[in-house]
Amino acid sequence: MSKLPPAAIPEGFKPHSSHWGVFSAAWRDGKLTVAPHGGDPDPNGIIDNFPEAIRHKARIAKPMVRRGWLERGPGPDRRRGRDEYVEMEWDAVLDLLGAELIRVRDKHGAGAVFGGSYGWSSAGRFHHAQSQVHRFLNFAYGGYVASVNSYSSGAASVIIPHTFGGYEDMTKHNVTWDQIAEHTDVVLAFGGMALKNSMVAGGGISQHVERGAMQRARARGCDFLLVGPLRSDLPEEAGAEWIANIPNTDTALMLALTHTLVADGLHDRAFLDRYTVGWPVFERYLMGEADGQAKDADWAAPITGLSADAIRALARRLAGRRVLVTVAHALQRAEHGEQPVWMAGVLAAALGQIGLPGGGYAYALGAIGYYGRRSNAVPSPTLSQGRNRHGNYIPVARIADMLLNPGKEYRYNGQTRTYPDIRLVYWAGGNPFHHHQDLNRLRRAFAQVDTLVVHELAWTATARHADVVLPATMTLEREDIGCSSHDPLLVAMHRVAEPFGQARDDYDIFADLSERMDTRDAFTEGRTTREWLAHLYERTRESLAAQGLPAPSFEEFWEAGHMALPQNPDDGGPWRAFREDPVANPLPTPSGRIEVFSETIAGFNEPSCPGHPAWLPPEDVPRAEAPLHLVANQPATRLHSQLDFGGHSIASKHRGREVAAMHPDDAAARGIGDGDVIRLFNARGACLAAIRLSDGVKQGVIQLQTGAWYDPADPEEETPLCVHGNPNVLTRDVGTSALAQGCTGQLTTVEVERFTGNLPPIRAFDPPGAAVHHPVAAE
Ligand SMILES: Nc1nc2c(c(=O)[nH]1)N[C@H]1C(S)=C(S)[C@@H](COP(=O)(O)OP(=O)(O)OC[C@H]3O[C@@H](n4cnc5c(=O)[nH]c(N)nc54)[C@H](O)[C@@H]3O)O[C@H]1N2
Ligand SMILES: Nc1nc2c(c(=O)[nH]1)N[C@H]1C(S)=C(S)[C@@H](COP(=O)(O)OP(=O)(O)OC[C@H]3O[C@@H](n4cnc5c(=O)[nH]c(N)nc54)[C@H](O)[C@@H]3O)O[C@H]1N2
Ligand SMILES: [Mo]
Repeated sequence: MSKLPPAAIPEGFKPHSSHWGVFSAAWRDGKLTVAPHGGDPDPNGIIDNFPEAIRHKARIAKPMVRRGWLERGPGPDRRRGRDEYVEMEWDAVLDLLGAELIRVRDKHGAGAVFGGSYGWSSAGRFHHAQSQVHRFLNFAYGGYVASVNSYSSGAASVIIPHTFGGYEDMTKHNVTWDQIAEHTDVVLAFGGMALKNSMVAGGGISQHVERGAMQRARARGCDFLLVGPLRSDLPEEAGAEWIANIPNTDTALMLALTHTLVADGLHDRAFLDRYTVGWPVFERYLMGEADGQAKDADWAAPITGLSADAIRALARRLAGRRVLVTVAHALQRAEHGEQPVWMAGVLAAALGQIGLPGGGYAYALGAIGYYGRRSNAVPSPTLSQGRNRHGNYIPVARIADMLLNPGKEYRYNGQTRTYPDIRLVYWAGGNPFHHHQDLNRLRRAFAQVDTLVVHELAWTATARHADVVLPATMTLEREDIGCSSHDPLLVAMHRVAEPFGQARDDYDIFADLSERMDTRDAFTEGRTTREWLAHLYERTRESLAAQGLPAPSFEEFWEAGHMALPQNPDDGGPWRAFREDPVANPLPTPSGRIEVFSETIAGFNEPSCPGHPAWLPPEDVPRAEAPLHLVANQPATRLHSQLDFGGHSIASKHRGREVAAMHPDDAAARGIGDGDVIRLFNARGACLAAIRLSDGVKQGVIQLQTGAWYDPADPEEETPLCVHGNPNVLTRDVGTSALAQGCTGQLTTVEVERFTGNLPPIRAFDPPGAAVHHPVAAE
């Protein structure tokens, strides 16, 4: 085992990890103090949310039950989100919940329980809340209605297997940052690769390498081209040229670039012949033989807001060079999000660069810290979720649709499926009032169920809509193992603090609930938490031993705090192998090649996703009542909604409100000045935000990052004003297409005005119900 240099863990600090970085922590003068991992070349500030957050009033101190549910029993109730809470003791609340779980199981069965529980929760691999809740339901119910895919890549994860093969091969075993630094001539980044995004990686990350790699590539002469509405989507180090197209028009731009390549004879016909299927059909569409419209630069200019000359010049600049095309997740979190993901790969194929070092197509590179790195040569510790024998599922972002429309048919990936009738929803480790769209609709959806159970560490809006709220420990209050598949450090996450109030680990809560369901032994396998950690570690240790590498015992690892893991070589993965020999190393697509035309997709007969990539004009475009594009992207100062009440997140707000950004000319036209409070509104809802003016925002666009906690001015209203700045009151709850039904939360259209009323107070972080008592635990 390679011990870390002593500087990695300062004297007296305990090792820990989070999705936003490996760190260590200690109490100093009664205050939690955090230090980034000593080996991290570019640590980020999100760990600074912990010190203020750990004992914040927004934490949940005791089990709570909604008064209406307690008094009237389970059932649909529009008082959710409006009601008071009653404190209960642990034994009493678990008895009550156990009885309800048994009622639903006996009366309705596993098909009436939604246990998808989407969400990022915390980095530790044992206390991974989603695994815990799935495991609990699999034993206690024999299964549950699950969710598939993610809010991150809902469209990409469905289209890529049809067209390019393995999703993980494309994202995680492909071009690395080292290859870019060494080989790439042009990085054509649709949606950019903002460093704020690659700060984060599920399971933790010990080294933020992106900034350094961009610097190295730039110094060697690599050109970074940023296509998108925000200049800040690439850092200064990249020295990027900014191509500010109109949002959700990238497919048209990619088509026009490809058209110019073909028209000029600059496309790599030999590559297309050898490695793709269906190019001739697509070419007829591209050149206008199929529908009378050539997808040339003149056609794309008014759609994209770029000049035809600029598009042609860009295409000619790409030909013959080592080009890497990247597409941010954001592009596919929008109407017809499948198309840019598919078309970018077709453009890269036409350039003939796929499979070469630093070239080709790396979907989502830069969007999260685990892309563009070498993978670990040993498996990560992973908690088994057991087996879901029920088998029904929804595409994850169809949650409100499902709850509002039991029995309704919908299309997904070539199938006609039916929404189940859900009576009980169980959530641990996710925040639908962060992640879902059209929150007023989500409120109506949650009013439909008999019972909503939420485990949370803080009073999120999701917790405030729940019937049973169980306080969970924060990561710093328990032991765990931090690990991601593409980071070479295994972290012994030591406990740094006692649980807040009466908070308990999700595992212990589920163990005690399992007792009431007669499934305790199956759920716990008789292990304490520490025994589970040693058990999960064993798989990694065995693999080290089998490879003849030093394989320390769990106790040695725990004592050291960190352990370096071996990694696989940077060999270009399956794409390089495919390029070298497409017969011996076919892609896992139906044809074994890149599918420029997909017989499978064409066979689904979906007008919203035809058999080859195509320009499908979006419905939600700027018009009189909503003339601006809203870009609702990832927040720089936190992960999603997590610890929005932490110091680093709060410091980025203006007068307590989330900060939006727009172009000075758009603001001037509306009488809006820098620092004003504005109201953003459309047909679905409205929120307040503060405004920062910047010429780094494309005209016609307003940007408001996600993650400010939903804070209704008057929860009694049907569509209350969110006074804090949660953009999901504005976004649309529609799928990307009938193919993938992915989340479309990144983009919508709005109008904005200067807010001139009395400023409503922000109460997002105040616990609900005046009767609630909050003991503050002393350290
Ligand atoms: N408009 C719009 N919406 C979006 C997006 C967008 O681009 N635009 N992006 C989407 C994307 S990509 C994603 S991934 C989703 C993210 O959506 P989520 O993953 O749901 O967001 P988080 O805020 O990370 O929610 C995690 C919750 O788990 C809680 N938690 C943390 N640790 C624990 C624990 O140990 N136990 C328990 N019980 N709870 C814990 C946290 O307090 C937090 O409330 O949002 C999506 N929503
Ligand atoms: N700090 C921080 N980092 C994170 C997260 C976080 O919450 N906080 N979340 C993590 C998660 S779960 C995920 S999935 C990833 C998400 O990764 P992404 O979805 O890629 O991240 P976003 O910041 O939402 O979007 C990136 C940029 O895409 C641009 N964009 C939006 N629409 C368009 C378009 O139509 N065309 C073009 N060309 N550009 C467009 C926007 O300017 C936006 O800033 O981020 C991860 N990283
Ligand atoms: Mo995500």
